[in-house]
Amino acid sequence: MRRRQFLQYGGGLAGVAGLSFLSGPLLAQAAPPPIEVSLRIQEADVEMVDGSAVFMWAFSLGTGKPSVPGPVIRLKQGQTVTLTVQNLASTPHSLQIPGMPGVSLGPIAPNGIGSVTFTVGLPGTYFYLDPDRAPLNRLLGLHGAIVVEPAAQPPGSPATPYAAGQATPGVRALFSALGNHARFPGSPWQPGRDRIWVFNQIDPRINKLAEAGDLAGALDLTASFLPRYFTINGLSGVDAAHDEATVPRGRVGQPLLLRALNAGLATHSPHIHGNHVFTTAEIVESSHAVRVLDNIIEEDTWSMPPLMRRDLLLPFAKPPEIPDAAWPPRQEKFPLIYPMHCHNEISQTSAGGSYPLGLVTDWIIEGPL
Ligand SMILES: [Cu+2]
Repeated sequence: MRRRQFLQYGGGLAGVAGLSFLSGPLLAQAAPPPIEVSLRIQEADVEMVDGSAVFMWAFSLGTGKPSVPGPVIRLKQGQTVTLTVQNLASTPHSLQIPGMPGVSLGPIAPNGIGSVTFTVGLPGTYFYLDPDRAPLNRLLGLHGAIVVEPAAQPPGSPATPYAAGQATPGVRALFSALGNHARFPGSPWQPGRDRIWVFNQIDPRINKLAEAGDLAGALDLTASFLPRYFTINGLSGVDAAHDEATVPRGRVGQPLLLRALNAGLATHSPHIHGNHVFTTAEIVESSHAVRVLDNIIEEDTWSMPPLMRRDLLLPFAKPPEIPDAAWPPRQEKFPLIYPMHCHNEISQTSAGGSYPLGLVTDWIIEGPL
């Protein structure tokens, strides 16, 4: 029996706090200094919402607590990053950042270390993941989110999540309207005001085969994938709805950027209640590069096929279905709590399980403008 860490349920984005030194003091600087990021890969027994444990591989930042998904890494465009990956698992592993050229590590042998130095590319939302035995290694835990922020915001124009030459007229128009148009009273978007939603799905039969060392069998079984657990940032159902790092929260007029990533094999159709969202970026299917959209439309439900990454602006406007005469609300009082849930059958039926194990969380309007 191998010794491995037991990851108690609820550790989803535990690594975020540990990374605050990367984003905090650097925000004000135009030329971001080079940084080193050290990741470790190890085996773990990860607790699910019903108390059962499944075998997974997990990333940690340095000697920090391993988590699935791995810790969120925040970088600046143009920054020089030395990324080191130490493999403490008993199988070889690799690392890639799809859509970010020049970042490819591995395979790294058990107890081996790999390292790569690269210049951070265009702003947007990225995955770091193990591309080996695709999709097995990423499905069994080896994935996390990277947020790339612009090195600087253009002076005199509203901040966007993208570089000056990357933002389209449509995106610039949307971000200019925030706090500046009757449709979006309040404030402009503040850089860093975002939430990361990493989706994954777990079919414990696959984890069991991998735990027994039958990686070929585990990979074969992904062809008949029947997930039992659906997670956002490692959490399911009511637990995701009570996780501060997951739940968007703010007052009317405080727009927030959702960064949605699907590491799993099931296509999700997240549906948000209470506001409409605006997709500002998605990926180019062939290269997985960030594609900033120009024709920005309002939608309630968006598609998240495997490996999709999408940025969506959640405007935190007065819910459009509430008439002006009924605002501010008197019957339903603040905070107004709305759900986001997946509309696809696969997550509603949960392999014959219960719907709360499907993809669902909340978002909260705490008060008026
Ligand atoms: Cu719905």
